[in-house]
Amino acid sequence: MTGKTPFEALSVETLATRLGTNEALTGRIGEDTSRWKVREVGDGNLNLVFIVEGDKGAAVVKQALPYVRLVGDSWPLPLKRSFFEYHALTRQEARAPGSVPAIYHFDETQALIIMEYLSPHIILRRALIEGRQLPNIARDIGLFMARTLFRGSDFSMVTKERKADLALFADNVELCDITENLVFSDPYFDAKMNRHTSPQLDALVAELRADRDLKVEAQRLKHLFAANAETLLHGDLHSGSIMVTDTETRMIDPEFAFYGPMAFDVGMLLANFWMAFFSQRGHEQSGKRDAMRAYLLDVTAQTWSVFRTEFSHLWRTERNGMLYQKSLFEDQGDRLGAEQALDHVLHQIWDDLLGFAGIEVHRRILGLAHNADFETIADEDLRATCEARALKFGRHIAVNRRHIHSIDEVNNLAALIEQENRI
Ligand code: SR1
Ligand code: MG
Repeated sequence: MTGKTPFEALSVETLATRLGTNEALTGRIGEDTSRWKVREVGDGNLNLVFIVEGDKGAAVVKQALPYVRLVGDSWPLPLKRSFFEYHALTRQEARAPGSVPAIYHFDETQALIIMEYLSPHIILRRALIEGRQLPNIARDIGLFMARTLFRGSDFSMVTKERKADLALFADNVELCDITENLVFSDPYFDAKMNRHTSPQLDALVAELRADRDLKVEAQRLKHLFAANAETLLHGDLHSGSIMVTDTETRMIDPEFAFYGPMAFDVGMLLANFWMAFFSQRGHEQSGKRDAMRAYLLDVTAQTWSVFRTEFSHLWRTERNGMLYQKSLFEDQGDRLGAEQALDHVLHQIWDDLLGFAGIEVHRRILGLAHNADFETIADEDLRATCEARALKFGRHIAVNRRHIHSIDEVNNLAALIEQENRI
């Protein structure tokens, strides 16, 4: 199959015939296609994902479809998202080596990426639902975010190159449009594709949708998301976009990549840890999850701490871009000025990440794309209890973000809501 063949979706039946002469693939897994085993394992909302095993090894073949898989062909979606995913992965590998799967081949016309098969990795969300405590995720994800967000910005890049890259990713319009609607607007009115646990949450949902402060805050955050092209974001950094073992962590699926505010990736990621925290109550059939809850709050604190430490280190050692130039500060003996500026930047990220986290929680409970953390709680009353706590938490941190000064404060609030259902 070459880049000139018109797009055609792969299937388990056709993959070996169509990719049997692709040297990037045969070189990895073996040439004897009669021995290939092909499985389709995509459980995301958008794409096909195949695991192909041959005599020599295995690889993943990911292919975009011309529509949203979750909804069907009534919602067309351009294949070019695969192009953005490929280019985001190459930049993430350069900026945070070893943090993403290795790429073996990209075919733009077929919208497919052949990449490393991560094994025995599993999706982080699944591990957290099972109650597994991964020892390295805070360190690995904190480093990934600091390195990719700092090194993709005008703190670090040659501005001509950054502007060219900004122009390249500006065309990822349709995936930004998904986020702009699904995350920032749909949860706050009765949009067509919304759903929530009903009737249990009906009253709370009505209350949130009537909450003027919350709606204004969500729109301020949408404004920030759309207008602040600060760095190359992953764009969809939740616990379903991370694969783990006890010792390894890899970020996957950056097809939503575009230039936006640093705090978006950090806020979305932490929101998913807080949702995992509030969902634990629903997964206690085979034992209490107190230790898991404590672990999850510790992970949020450690992730933020690692992020800040690494970001500060990069600020002091790699700040070679056009913003806050060393010529204005260190080169004039004013190291304190550079530290003061760093403090402002980190404060801004903190304020904004709490807002993004709050609304990410809301959209996963009120919008179209829900999280397995809650969805796998079969008892609907119990699920609604968990979701209601998360919704109240999300509202509080989004609306009061400028008055919350530390991650411990946020985690204390989460623990209080979980124990006493206050607010
Ligand atoms: C229609 S796509 C819904 C969601 O799935 C993706 O993973 C993104 O999170 C998106 O918002
Ligand atoms: Mg995805």
